[in-house]
Amino acid sequence: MVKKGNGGYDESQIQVLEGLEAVRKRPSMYIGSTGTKGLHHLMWEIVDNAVDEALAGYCDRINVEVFPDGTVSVSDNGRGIPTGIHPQTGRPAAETVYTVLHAGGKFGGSGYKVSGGLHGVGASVVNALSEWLLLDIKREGGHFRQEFARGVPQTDLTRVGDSDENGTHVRFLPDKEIFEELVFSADTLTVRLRELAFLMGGLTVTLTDHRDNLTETFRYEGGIKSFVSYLNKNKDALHKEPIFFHASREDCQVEVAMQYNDSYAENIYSFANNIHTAEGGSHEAGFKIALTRTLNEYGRRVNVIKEQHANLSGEDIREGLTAVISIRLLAPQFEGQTKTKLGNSELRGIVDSIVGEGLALYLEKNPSVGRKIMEKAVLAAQAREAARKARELTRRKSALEITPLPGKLADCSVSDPSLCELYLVEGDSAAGSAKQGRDRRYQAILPLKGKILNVEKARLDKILGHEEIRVIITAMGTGIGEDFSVSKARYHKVIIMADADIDGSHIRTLLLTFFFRYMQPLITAGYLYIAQPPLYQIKKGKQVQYAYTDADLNKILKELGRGNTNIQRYKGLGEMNAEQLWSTTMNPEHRILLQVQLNEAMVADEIFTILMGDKVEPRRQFIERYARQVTNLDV
Ligand code: 28G
Repeated sequence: MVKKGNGGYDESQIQVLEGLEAVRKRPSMYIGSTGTKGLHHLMWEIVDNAVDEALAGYCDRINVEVFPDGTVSVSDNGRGIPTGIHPQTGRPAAETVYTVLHAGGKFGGSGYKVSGGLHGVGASVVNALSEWLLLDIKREGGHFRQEFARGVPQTDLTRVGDSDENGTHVRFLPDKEIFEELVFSADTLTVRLRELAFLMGGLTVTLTDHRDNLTETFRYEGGIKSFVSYLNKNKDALHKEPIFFHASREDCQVEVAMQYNDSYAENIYSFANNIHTAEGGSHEAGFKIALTRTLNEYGRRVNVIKEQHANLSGEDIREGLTAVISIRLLAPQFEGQTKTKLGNSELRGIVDSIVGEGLALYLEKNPSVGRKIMEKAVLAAQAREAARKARELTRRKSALEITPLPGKLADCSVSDPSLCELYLVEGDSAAGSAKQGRDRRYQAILPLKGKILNVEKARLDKILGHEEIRVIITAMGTGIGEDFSVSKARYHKVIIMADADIDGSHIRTLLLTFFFRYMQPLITAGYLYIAQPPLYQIKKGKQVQYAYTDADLNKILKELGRGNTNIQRYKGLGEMNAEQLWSTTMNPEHRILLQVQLNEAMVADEIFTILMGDKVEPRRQFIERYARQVTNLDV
């Protein structure tokens, strides 16, 4: 063991203070943002350390708690962070992990520690951004404690008692000087902790929310197999048990679980070292290649695909598929816009061969499942062929044979898509006002008549037989299905404008379902919006004001004080004349637009399945549960 003199000690302490200062000066560099996402990042940073201890095989329980005072805590029953003196810093190892930037990563636990992107910045960053942090360690018969304020130790790591347990416990208060948002979301925590419990089969994860006295326990012996069953719980599966493969090659562990259901949606979720790779990458590519090849070979062998017919496409084969791919590797490379695309190219071949071999074997042993999958894929292929023909009608062709824009579209005069807005307006009278009131240079109006088709219950060929949807696709210019391209969008703002009542809400949900299932990149690009018409008009003398929420209304009434005020409640857009609609809902200077965001495709899939699918009981439960929280069921 190397002992350092006092000089080394001082120097390392100065470095610690400089490091903490850097983090507090530019927190976004370390945790992405200081909004709600950054706040939750603190939690994930600490949870990741506990997960690492579980991956190393020393911990089978992680408890997360949220307290009414804004603090949170994480504990595990692992070995406890070592308390002995760390040779390089001359301070206890635990203090080092909580004060030295990247210390945790460097001395990593399992070898599969996450890295890249914003993950794995270390516990010291959480400490630096917390008003206070309390660290409790139980190990080697002792209970040790250390307190910090904004990353600076307030006490030494001290043995405060005996203990025959092992583990680490951390409680902290995110710093209000740093964060704009200080409230932890029970939903966000639930979704991610459940996901972790699925990915780490056998691990017990609990979430206790002391703000409303709720505890949830997540423990899934079946791992990602249970994950797939869970994702399909509101759908009708084609076969009883998810198909499961796992194998290890070259320092890399691969697990895949998959199950078909009778819907038309494809739901593939891939993970690398427990991080959701939303942009996919080599592991997902390998899975898809193997799936397409193996099922085509199988289909030929059992003569479901006839000799004279072409191969089934990947899309056809993935219709109704729910799958989870989870891999662990030593040096993951995360690429892409959001650093959620796995780059390691060797994974493509590894996953391909594991899935290819596993699936071929499974099909041999389970011919009845094989037949069901093939029959579904063949139907998908036939529908795709029919859709191709129907789609011709929505595509704007070359200059020689232009498919005209829909007659009922009142287009704008500017042609630069980044400046253009398309309003999808429910009802003829509202659309009439919108056409009169708009700024026709950059605002286009497309009236929609009645309900649009529920795309959750139909294949693309049938969807394209529906006039209202065809018109939307033609106006958008993006194409649909295989040749959808968000870069061809004629408008970078697509604004759904419907009444603030139950019918309007239903139309909004139908349109959202369509955009989610068939034009998802449009949502990811941030092009989709929901207009917010006012709920009330308040008149006092000549003064006219608008309220967009009940809270707005109360505020305005308070400001106006006593006297003769006239309150009109708007039930529909049609009750406003052109001038009113422009000034309240369409004029960029006054209007409120809600941008539709897709944080978790997994959660959105669940909500659309529940709301628009054909099972009644989950829908009843969902509405019962959320009816009090939301008046309109928007996603
Ligand atoms: C409760 C909140 C989050 C943790 C451990 C366990 C060890 C550890 C953590 O080591 C790196 C390695 C040795 C000094 C490792 C214990 C080896 C032996 C550990 C956590 C640096 C840190 N015994 N559990 N870190 N050491 N749980 N939960 O943070 O040389 S972090």
